[in-house]
Amino acid sequence: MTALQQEQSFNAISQPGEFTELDRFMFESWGYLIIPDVLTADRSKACLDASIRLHEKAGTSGWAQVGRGFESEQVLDDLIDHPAVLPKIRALYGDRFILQSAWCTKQPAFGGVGGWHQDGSGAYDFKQLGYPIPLLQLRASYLLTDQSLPGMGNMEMIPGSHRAQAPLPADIRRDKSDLPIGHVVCATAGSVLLFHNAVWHRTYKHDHDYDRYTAHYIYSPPWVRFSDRFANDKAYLARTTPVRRYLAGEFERPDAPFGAGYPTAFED
Ligand SMILES: O=C(O)CCC(=O)C(=O)O
Repeated sequence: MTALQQEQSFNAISQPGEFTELDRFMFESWGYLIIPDVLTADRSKACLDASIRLHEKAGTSGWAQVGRGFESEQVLDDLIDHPAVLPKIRALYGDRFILQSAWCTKQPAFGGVGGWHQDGSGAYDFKQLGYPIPLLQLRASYLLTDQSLPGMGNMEMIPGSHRAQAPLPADIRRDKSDLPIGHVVCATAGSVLLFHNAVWHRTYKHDHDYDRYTAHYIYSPPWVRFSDRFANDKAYLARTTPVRRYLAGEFERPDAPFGAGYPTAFED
């Protein structure tokens, strides 16, 4: 057994495409799935090159994220409705949802661990909505550099923590400490991690001499506000596909109360 197979033998491993009953059970139990081999090596490299261009253009340094890369980079636009991932998003949300944000994240060479957190809004803590914290930001993270062993800027997750009613201890958060149930996700470039906003997670350490890139796509119910943009770029809307325009939140809405009286963009 290779080291990667060993790492993956205890993992919520899914397959590209259909959201199976086992996917649902694993997602409910752990709060995330790992989908290996979503992108070919060539496609993954093209997305990595696009992410590097975005960061160079934005002049970032250190740990940084650049939003709305899909507007200027075709290969990143193509990930918005990728057929390996979209059926799973639709199975979890139904057909009315939007791309709330898309971030290309860079962890610099030899970067340390990040802070433990749950995703959500600083303006209104999702915990205030009730228990369990609802699914409001479903994140598909495309790994663009190899993360097949620990120490490669992996994502570290706490399985099942989206259902934890107890807070993560303040000292662990303050000191960015390890804890015995942290699961360092190991997967190759081109794999996708799909996870619930309420799962506690962090960026794991990166022991290598190159920058690590991951492209995150966050899907939300249609009434959630964007967080990577105030409004969609008109030139992008004119050029992209009907499904992506719809996912950008640009659809006719006949009734002011947010009813389901508007058509979806999906044909099947
Ligand atoms: O890309 C990463 O390392 C982590 C990003 C993350 O956890 C976040 O944006 O919430």
